[in-house]
Amino acid sequence: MKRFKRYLVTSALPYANGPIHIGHLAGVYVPSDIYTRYLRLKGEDVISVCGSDEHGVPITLKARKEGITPQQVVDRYHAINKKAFEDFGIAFDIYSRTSNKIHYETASDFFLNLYNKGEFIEKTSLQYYDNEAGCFLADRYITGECPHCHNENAYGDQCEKCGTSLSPSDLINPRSTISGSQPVMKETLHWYLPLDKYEPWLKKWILEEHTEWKTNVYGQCKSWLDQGLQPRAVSRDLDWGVPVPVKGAEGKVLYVWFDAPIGYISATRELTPDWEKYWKDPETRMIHFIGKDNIVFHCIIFPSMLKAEGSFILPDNVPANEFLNLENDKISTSRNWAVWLHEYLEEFPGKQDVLRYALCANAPETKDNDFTWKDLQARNNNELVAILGNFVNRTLVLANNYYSGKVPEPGDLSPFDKEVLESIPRLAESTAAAIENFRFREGLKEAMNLARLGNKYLADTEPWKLIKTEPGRVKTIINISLQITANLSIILEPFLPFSMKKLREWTGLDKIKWQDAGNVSLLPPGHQVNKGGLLFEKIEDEIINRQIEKLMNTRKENEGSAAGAAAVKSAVTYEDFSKMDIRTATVLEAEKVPKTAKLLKLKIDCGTDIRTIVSGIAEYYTPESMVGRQILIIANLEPRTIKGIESKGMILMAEDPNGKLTLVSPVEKTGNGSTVK
Ligand code: B3M
Ligand code: ZN
Repeated sequence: MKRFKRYLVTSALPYANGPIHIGHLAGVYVPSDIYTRYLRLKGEDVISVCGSDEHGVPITLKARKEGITPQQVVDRYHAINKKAFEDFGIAFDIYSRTSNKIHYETASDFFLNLYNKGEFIEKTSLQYYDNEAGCFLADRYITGECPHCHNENAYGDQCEKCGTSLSPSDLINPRSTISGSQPVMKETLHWYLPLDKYEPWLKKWILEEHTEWKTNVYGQCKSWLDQGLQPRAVSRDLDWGVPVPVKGAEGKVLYVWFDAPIGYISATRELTPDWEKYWKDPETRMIHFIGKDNIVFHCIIFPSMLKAEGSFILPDNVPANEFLNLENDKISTSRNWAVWLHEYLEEFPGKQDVLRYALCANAPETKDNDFTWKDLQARNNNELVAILGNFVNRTLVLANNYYSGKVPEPGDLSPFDKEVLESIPRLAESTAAAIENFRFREGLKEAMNLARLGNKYLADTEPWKLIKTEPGRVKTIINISLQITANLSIILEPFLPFSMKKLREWTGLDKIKWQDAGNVSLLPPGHQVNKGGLLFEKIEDEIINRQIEKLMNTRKENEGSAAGAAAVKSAVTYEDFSKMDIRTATVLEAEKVPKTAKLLKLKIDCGTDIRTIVSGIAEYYTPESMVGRQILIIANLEPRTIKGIESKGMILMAEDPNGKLTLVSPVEKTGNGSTVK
């Protein structure tokens, strides 16, 4: 294998429009962190860069929905995600963001460079335009009827009901989500990267020269390349992003997938003035850690951009992972089907390594995998506690009880001792080999095998039974167990950094190098170790059941809303709507209608008059709880006589799929008789 002088590790820049969940951690950040920590331990020159991806249409949509600016959206999630990574010990050298000035400069210059070299094709195309709002519409800003399943609320890029990918022109009756008006087709100019031009080169570079890439990555690349590549637009009509830096491109920005990977370069520039050696020297090994949905961008499009530019190196490997499911179901932000990192830490304080361990041991390296709370519990109780924690604890306690924590001098070695000692360098090597080949599950397993071996060694040799009769033998056993412990604190460091730091404090091993792993006299005789404490603690069923219950509640809520939400009624005109006098009113008095279960008689101030309304809400609201509330009524509904009482109008309610009624009120108090439109 080629020797590299230095390493540049990149991890996919998470979109700053939501928090990070376990799927992100398992797929990208735990692997990149293990790899980086391993290289650092080896003393390699390595930098690990990441940051927030702060552009793209979903961020603008979220901002619009919340009535805030896109910058406010990304400021919020950048802070949350940066902290989540820090909390989990994901040790980036920099966590930057693509709304930084340095990124605007870098991305802009990159585009301009390619533009000046004539690397782009300019093309006009027809695109939907909103005349009322005065702007072009991104696919997500157009809704209409799906031509396949006739869902009336399909998006311009996809129907979420039947899952079909669409283009905006497929929609029946398209509407702009900005103004509600019907958009029109209009010509617009964009810049395209001619990927077809790079196809022969990509085929050679990937299919012939990178046969070592993971099969899922190689396979996806091959299928893209076999289908043939088309020019790809690198600009968009949008007002959020890096402006296209050429004349006549007002109102256009770089496509988010053009600027985001350049974010790796900007982050490196922000980190060090020496950035060019990481990006331009062929003796740098660049590795992109990503999830499988990002493969084409990192293996085909970004390399083509780098190739077109000409002075940058290319990734040497792109170890993309598959997806992690949660309790047998796809992780989904909109369905709240996820374990969010900040929530995990609230409920499992100090247990970062437990999650890191469970996610790595079960990482979706070759196929989609499932995270379950039971698996986390089992891995914690049966592996971290029963094997690793137990071995380390017994070793340190025995060393302290027998020798006041001073490492004893070993004596003659039995065949078993020799076998155990020989396993230490062998397991350190196999752990390293697995990490270098991006097989982190296997690496973790190999490293844990050393703890397994240690546990078995103590159980089989039973030094506590020999301490009186064979004290010399016990010295050897404890010495060997301590050497195993010290080795564990090195080879498990990339996987379990919090716990191994503790363990090194207990063993007094402060400066470590990966190269020390395999050394069977790391702790010299006489070296002081202390008793330590418990490295891991058992997680009880109760705690795990609570987490499962929480998810089951989420599932119930989702099923309720998915199955029960009433279908949208057929269209009415605004004129129809405006015939209704919906207005605010305050309840002055309320009483039960005798001999009925559901009815309340209410005296209402509706601005123009005081009137009586009979309403069927007694099952949900007591008379007392109604008095003083501001509500909405239809004031011009024809009067009806109910149980002998004349009811003038109707109170508005929201009814959920189970028939439960909830009052509808203005969000803030307003005058009675304010009309709703
Ligand atoms: N923001 C990650 C995603 O698909 C995307 C990665 C950009 S990496 C340059 O969630
Ligand atoms: Zn559909």
